[in-house]
Amino acid sequence: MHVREKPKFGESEITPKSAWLDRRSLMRGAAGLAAVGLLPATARRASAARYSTDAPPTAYEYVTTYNNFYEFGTGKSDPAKHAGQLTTSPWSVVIDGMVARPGTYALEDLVGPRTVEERIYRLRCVEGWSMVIPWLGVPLAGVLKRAEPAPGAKYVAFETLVRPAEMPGQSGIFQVLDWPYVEGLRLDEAMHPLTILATGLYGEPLPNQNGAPVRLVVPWKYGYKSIKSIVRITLTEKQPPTTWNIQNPREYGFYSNVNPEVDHPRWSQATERVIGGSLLSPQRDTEMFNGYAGEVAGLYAGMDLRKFH
Ligand SMILES: Nc1nc2c(c(=O)[nH]1)N[C@H]1C(S)=C(S)[C@@H](COP(=O)(O)O)O[C@H]1N2
Ligand SMILES: [Mo]
Repeated sequence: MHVREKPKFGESEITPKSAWLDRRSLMRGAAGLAAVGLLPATARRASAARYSTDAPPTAYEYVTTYNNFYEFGTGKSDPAKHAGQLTTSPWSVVIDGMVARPGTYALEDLVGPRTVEERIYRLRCVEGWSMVIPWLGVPLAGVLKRAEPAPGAKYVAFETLVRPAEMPGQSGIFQVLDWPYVEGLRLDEAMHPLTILATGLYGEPLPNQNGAPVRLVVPWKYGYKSIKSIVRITLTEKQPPTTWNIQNPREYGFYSNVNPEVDHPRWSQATERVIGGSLLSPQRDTEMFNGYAGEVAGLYAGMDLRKFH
C-alpha cells in the first residue's frame, strides 16, 4: 500500500517565481548544461507555457527530499538518502513491441537537445499531497513517432531499471512491490501533448531521487503513473500490467486519473495538502484531471470513471 507519511515541514516554503528564475539563469550560466541539451530552447517556451500551471513552484528542497521511489525504500526521505549511488550515465532505453523501428536508443538520441521544454506541472500524489514542479522534458509523442507505432498498437508499457546492487529497496525483506516497477498508458494518452518524458527540473538535470535520467510525467494522473528511471518502452495491443494495480487492484486502477469525486477506498481525494504551502490554508481542493479537464476529458468520453478509475 501507499505509505501516507505526515509531512514534517514547518514554515511556508513556496519559492517566489522571481527567485527561481534567478536561480535558473545562474545555473544555466554556471554548468554549461545547454551544451548537453538539458535546458529548454527559448523558442519552445511559448508553446510550453500554454500547458503550464501558473501556481507558484514548490521549493527545490522539498521537491528533492520528499519523494516516492520504492527502489530506494518506502520512506519519503529514503530516495534522497540512497539514490545518489545510482549510475545514470551512460543510459539507454529499449523501444520495442509493435513499432516499425525497434531498438536500443542512447538517452541523448531519445531526448534531442533542441526539443527540451519547461513545463510547470502539479504532481498530485494518490496519498493526498501535491507539489508544483518546473520540469524539463520532451513530449513523449515525438519519441514514439520516431519509433513508428504499428497500426495495431493500442497501449504503451514502461519499465524501470532493476539493479539491486544500487537500489537497496529491490532486495531484503521489507519490499512491498514486485520489480521491475511497471506502468502503462493507452496510446492516445501517451501521444497527448501534455505527456512528457522529463530529464530535468528547476533548470538542471533530474536529481536521482526524482527519477534520473529519464522519467514519465502525466500531469492529469496520480503521481504513481509517473514512472522513474525508465529503461524500456514497449508498444502493445493489450492493456499492460501496472505496479500499483498488481499490488492492490481494489485501490489502484489502470487509469488513475486525478478525480476529486472518486475516493480512494481508505481516504477522500477531494482535497490535497500543498507541500510547503501556507500553514493557514494547508489544503486545496483537488481539481478534476488535476486542472486539465479542458485538455483531456475528451479522451474518456462515455467512460464510467468510477469503474475505470
Ligand atoms: N520506479 C518508480 N517510479 C515511481 C515510484 C516508485 O516507487 N518507483 N513512485 C511513484 C509515486 S507514488 C510518485 S507520487 C512519484 C513521485 O515523484 P517525485 O518523487 O519526483 O515527486 O513517482 C512515481 N514513480
Ligand atoms: Mo504517489
